[in-house]
Amino acid sequence: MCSYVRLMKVTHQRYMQESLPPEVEIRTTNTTWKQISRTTMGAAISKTVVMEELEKLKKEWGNKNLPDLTTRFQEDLDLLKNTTLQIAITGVSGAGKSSLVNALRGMTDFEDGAAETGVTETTMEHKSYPHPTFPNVTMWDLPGIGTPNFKPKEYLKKVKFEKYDFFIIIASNRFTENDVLLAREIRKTNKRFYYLRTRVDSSIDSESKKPNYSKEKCLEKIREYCCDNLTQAGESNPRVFLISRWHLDKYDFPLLQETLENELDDLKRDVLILAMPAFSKEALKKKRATLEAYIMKVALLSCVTGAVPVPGLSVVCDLAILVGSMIHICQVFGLDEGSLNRLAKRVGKPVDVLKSAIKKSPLVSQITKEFVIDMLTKSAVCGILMAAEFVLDFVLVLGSLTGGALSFGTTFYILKNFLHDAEKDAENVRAKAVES
Ligand SMILES: Nc1nc2c(ncn2[C@@H]2O[C@H](COP(=O)(O)OP(=O)(O)OP(=O)(O)O)[C@@H](O)[C@H]2O)c(=O)[nH]1
Ligand SMILES: [Mg+2]
Repeated sequence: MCSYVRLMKVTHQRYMQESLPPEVEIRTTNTTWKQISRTTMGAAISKTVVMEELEKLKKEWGNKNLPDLTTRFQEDLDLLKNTTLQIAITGVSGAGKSSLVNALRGMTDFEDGAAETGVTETTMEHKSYPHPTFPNVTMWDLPGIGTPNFKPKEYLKKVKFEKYDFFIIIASNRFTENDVLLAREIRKTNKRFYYLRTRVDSSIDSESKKPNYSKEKCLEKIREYCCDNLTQAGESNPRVFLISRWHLDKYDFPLLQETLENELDDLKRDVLILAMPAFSKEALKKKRATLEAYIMKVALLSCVTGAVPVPGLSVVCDLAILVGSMIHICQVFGLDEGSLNRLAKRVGKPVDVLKSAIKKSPLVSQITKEFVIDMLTKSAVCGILMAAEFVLDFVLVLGSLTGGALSFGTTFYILKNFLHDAEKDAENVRAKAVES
């Protein structure tokens, strides 16, 4: 047994003696955390799961050493933070551009910062609408393209086409020659575009009153109609996504999101997944997968950043990293006050009803260094955070992490459990939101 492993075994024995004295009481700093902690104490992520992931990672990392890896991971995290996603939404007046801008930002049309919508012509200039939680994601509401003097080339120049990652061309009924002319010019710039047919909910609603109504047949009819008028206007093999701004979980929106994920580069795909509204269980799973990769990176970085012993505990970690990561996780899952308030408005329910579905996670405003220390204390006291024991396994699997292994273990394990709880809470909030 190497001396490092031996040292860790001794540390572990000492740690267990120090951290689990029978007389220790669980310290609670506020009632909310007391309530949350009761459920959090049953750690959801088993050690086996963690070890399996580490084995997988070891295979991926190959022979890379810690400094190389941390430099790469730091670059990845910086890139993710600074990557922008610019989505251009265009189409004739009244097609539903501004409504879609608001839906993609998880907003109603009637709150501060929402794009103006209505039955009269409203979008006159191209205007940017940053995502309320992730300002690196911007929706661009472009003016209608239905004017008689429409010149696609000039239009693209006027709206500064270079800055957009892709275009969404929408129609609420039929696509026109102008849509196809614009798409042709977009294609020449090597940018992607997607045809969307909005207001599918209204179409379904009116069709459903007819005898022998079938939802599938109705959707197929709309799709065929749109493809036909695009073909007549000169588009070859058009693909149309049917959507409703009120139901991003239905019709073709999930398919659109999947298509975008496949066609965007890796970084932009991650940005899209993190920022899109959590409208389905599937969307939540994708968020979780993206956050798992994020956690591995921040845990490894915590080996080399400002990891310090936590007073009164045998754990070493970078509290700022834990606080920042927990806030990020909650925001991605919409467990921050802003997102919850917006969702409450969207579904017409009191925000407290949605909050009542959150059983394990704190709200973003509750995540402070004190909160994290409290969480670490309870985890250690309850024997869940057996960081030293984990470190032994990390060392065996990954090799020495130059002394940062304890911090890696603590950060990784705490955040993995936090992520698991946040996903469950986000699922409960979603269920509560759609409950009739
Ligand atoms: N039922 C339903 N109504 C929608 C949908 N999308 C848009 N609308 C309605 O359609 C009308 C026009 O929507 P806007 O978003 O203002 O359209 P726009 O393309 O921005 O129009 P301009 O700004 O004039 O170019 C509004 O009354 C919206 O509420 C949808 O998916 N379903
Ligand atoms: Mg508009």
